[in-house]
This record gives sequence, C-alpha cells and structure tokens, in this order.
Amino acid sequence: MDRETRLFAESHFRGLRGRLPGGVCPTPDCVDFIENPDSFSYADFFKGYLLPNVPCVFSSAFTETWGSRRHWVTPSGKPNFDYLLRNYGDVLVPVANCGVREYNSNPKEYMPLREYINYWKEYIHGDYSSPRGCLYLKDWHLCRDSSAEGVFTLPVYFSSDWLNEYWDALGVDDYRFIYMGPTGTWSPFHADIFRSFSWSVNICGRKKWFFFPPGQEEALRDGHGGLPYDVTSPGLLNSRPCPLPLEVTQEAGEMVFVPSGWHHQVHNLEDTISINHNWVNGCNLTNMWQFLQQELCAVQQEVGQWRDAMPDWHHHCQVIMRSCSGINFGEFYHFLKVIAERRLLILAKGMGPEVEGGEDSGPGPQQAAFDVSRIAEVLASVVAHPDFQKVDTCVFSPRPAELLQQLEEGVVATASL
Ligand SMILES: O=C(O)CCC(=O)C(=O)O
Ligand SMILES: [Fe+2]
Repeated sequence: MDRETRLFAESHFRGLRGRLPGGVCPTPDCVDFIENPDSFSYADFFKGYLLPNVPCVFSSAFTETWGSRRHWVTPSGKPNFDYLLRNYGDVLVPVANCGVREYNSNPKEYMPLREYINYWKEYIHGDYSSPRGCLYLKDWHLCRDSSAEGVFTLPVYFSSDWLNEYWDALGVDDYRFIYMGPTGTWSPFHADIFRSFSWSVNICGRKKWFFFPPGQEEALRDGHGGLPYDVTSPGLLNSRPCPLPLEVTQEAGEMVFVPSGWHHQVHNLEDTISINHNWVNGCNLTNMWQFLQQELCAVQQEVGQWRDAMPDWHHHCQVIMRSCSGINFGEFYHFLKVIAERRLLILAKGMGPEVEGGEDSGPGPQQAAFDVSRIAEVLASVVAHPDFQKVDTCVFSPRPAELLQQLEEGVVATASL
C-alpha cells in the first residue's frame, strides 16, 4: 500500500465515523471487467472496489500462470480426473447434496475424493442424472489438509487477509476452499461467513452469479422473516415485486471479487472446479463487528425467557453464539489482538521499504499503519459494548483497554509516516 492510498482510505473511514454506509445500497448497472494485469495496481483495486465494496471480475490473464490451470484441466477444458485421482484420490472431502434442502443449506457428508470422482463420471455418463442425486464437493480445505504447492498464487489484490493470517498463526484452520461439481450443481442464496469478502477463480468451467447489494435482501424476506433458499424459483419472483439481481457469468480462468455483505447465489453452468477464499481486513472489519453484534442479539432474543432465572445467562449467550456462529466476543478480541500485535511489531521494527503484497512479503509499514487505525476504531467500539464488558477479560493478555491504548499510541506515532 502506498501512502496516498492509505491517506485516502483513512479519510474514507473518518467520513463514516465508525458506522457502515446506511440504507439500502443501490444496484450498479453492471459489474466491471478488469482486462489487463499490467495496468491494474493494488491501489486501483483498493480504491475502486474494496473500499466502495462493489464486485468486479478479473480476466483469465490474472491466473494464467497457476499450476492448477495447467494440471487440473484437460486440453479440452474439462476437469482432469486422472490427475486429481493420482494426487488427491484418498483425501476425505465434504460433499453436499444439492437436491436436499436443510434449512437454507444442503446436508453434507464426507467421502474420499476417489468416490466423488467416480460418482461424477457416472453422473456424466448417465446424462447428468444419478440415483444418488446432484452432489457438489464444497469447502474442501486443500491448503489445510494437503499440500497446495504450485496450485495457485495468491493475487496481490487479496493479500491483506486477516482471517487466514489469524488461523495460520494458530495453526488450526483456514478459509481457503476448493469447490468442484458437474453442470447443475449450485450454492443456495447466502452472504458469506462473518460478512467476509470472498474471491473465486474458475480453474475450469463456468459459473452464473446472482448478486444483491447489502440491504436489498430485506425485500426478499418471507412472512416469517426468512430469506429465500433459491432466488431463481418462479414462486418467489411471481409472488411480489422483488429487486432484480445483478447477474454475472464467470468464464474459465476468471476471478470474481465478492464484496462484504452482498447476498449471492451461484450455479455451475458446466463441469466446474473453483478456488474460493474468504477474507477479512481493515475494510470490512466494521461489517464483521456489526454482524457479531446482530448474532448476539439474535441469541439473546432466542433465550430471553431464561434471562432472570440464570445467573450466568450472559456467559451462556456467548457459548451459544460460539457454537452457532463459530466465534463469540472473546474470540473476536483474540482475533483483533493477534493481528494488532503483528502490525505493531512491523511498525516497531522500523519503517523499512514498502513491499506491495505477495504471499510471503507481508504487509509494509503503510499497510500496517492503516490496519492499526482500523483495529483501534473497532476495538474502541468493542471495549465500550455492554455485552463485551460482561465477558471475563481477566484472562486476556494484554487486557483490552491496554491493547487499545497501544493502538491509539500507534495511530499517533504513524500520523506523519
Ligand atoms: O461457487 C459456489 O458454488 C459458491 C461460491 C461462493 O459462494 C463464494 O465464493 O462466496
Ligand atoms: Fe459465498
């Protein structure tokens, strides 16, 4: 990140005063297509798409050199089953059944990749039908569970990725996924976990995306407040006036940027393999914090009747929240702490030359200074939250107020950087 981009971004967030842009976001007329990697910088992406939180599609030139685009695909553009079987045949992968609805998702089972590929071959030979239904391999953690050496190169645009940095630091999990499935497999209507961004590259095949800007999903709710499962079902659009989605067709090799809080639905138009990552950084941290507050409110409402009878009701709400949403207020603090300490260390080590992105180079001082200012703003809101004040923070080191003070000192020290 260069200084000019950092100052631009900090002034963007000062203008918002800790809030998210209010109201329903208007639907853009179309989604921009970025043709040429040589004339599209990190700063261009940051200012044009990440900060304004709007989608875009990058041409296949951006992923030309990826190993997976050579090895995972046959010369005719189909999935290279033999290569995948040779390299990953015994790996256990999660598989969803697209034909069975479980709430607003699909039930998943685990099977060796070999079994899934056998199913896929039979499905093709059976004219895209099978007694086993329509199965979609989703959320396979290739990087966590096997080596992904040479499979892809993290594009510089997506290099500020605190979610994966946090999980890598803990050595436990990640949000890096492989999806693969035949024509007709699809992902129901949703917004991404924790209001993260996502990026998605088709290694082979094509996808159709339906996007709704944040807030527009409210008009799609049913009488019980539920969101639709399938926004393409004729029943939905015929029943009442609904906003129309923004439609994008993603071709082989192309890369889609999915902004924070945009609901979407995705259909594979051909036999498709994709790599998708979820990521959070200083640009959508407020969205994540707001999402966590909403999740806690929902839990509190659900178990409100026991509030007076249970002395540790607040603690139980946090426990329930963790099991439903995967994270609670205490863990969110830990996430902020891990990233904050890494950024403060970069700043303390001195203001060396700015290196732009890349998987291994890590953030430079301007990026670190921006990150510190974003964490300081959100942590101030966390510390002031009445439900965070009920969390037992004695065991946290440093204590939240102490970390906030270090960050605020960091903001002052880097003002002239
Ligand atoms: O490709 C899919 O089926 C879903 C992808 C998705 O939802 C995402 O990348 O956020
Ligand atoms: Fe998604």
